[in-house]
Amino acid sequence: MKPQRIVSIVVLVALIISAAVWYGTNNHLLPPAAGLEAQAYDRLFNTMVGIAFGVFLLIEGLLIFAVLVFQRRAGDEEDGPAIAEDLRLEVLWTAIPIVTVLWLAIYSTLVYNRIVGKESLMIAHHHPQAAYVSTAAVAEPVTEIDVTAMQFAWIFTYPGTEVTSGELHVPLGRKVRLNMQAMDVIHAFWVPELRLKQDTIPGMTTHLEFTPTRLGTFNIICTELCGAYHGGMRAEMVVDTPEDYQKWLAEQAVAQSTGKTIASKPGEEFFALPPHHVPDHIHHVISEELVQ
Ligand SMILES: [Cu+2]
Repeated sequence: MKPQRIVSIVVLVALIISAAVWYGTNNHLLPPAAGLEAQAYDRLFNTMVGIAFGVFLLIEGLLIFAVLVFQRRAGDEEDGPAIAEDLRLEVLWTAIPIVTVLWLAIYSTLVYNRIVGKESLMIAHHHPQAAYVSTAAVAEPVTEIDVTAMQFAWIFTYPGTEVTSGELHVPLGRKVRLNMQAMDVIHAFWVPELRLKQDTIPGMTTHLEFTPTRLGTFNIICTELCGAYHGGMRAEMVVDTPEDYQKWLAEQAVAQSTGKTIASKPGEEFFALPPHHVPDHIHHVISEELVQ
């Protein structure tokens, strides 16, 4: 190969790698992250987007290059050269994808383990006790919130407070553990800004842990087709400062003990449900409301 050609290949590869790195770090394809766990996830996502962008540039670039340079000239009626194989090229274009994909598989597994591995569904299912102990051993204080999913609403109860709400409030910078149950069919809890998703399954408790890092209101979306109004099964997650969170809890406790409000938003759905569909603590609140 002529030295000139080697230089141009090196320059082109360097350009493609720079473009891939640039797009990997500047794509803004994800909404702003609101959880600690999102950082590791976003690094993985951006790495994959960067690699995909580099491969796209390489393949499309080669395609356009081939179309322009190797097209048939006017009056050329000859067959093209008979090229049988190029072992070096074949080894190269087999080895690079294998190494890349294996590395991504290992990297994704590490990220997954870091975010939800300890609480993975499998462990919780087969060894409920073990899963519980492993997280209880963590010294960090954890805000536990019970989540009940039903067609077609999310209900949040705050253990030790009697507070039940259709809105999820969580304290900024504190570790939150959701203990999730489903009343009827499988639902799935998803907050895009947390980059986390967990199924809720009738007959078992699933968990999700995260640490909110951004104040604000975020959408909770059901991502398991759960019936006719699945698309409307949304709620909001409000990240408060720890002080505001305590204030909100206190306000809710007062309001609910005087029976003035019930789990605010999804109230209408409650009344449409037969009583046996409604968990005890929620039923209690609803009957109070009906008495008013
Ligand atoms: Cu649902």
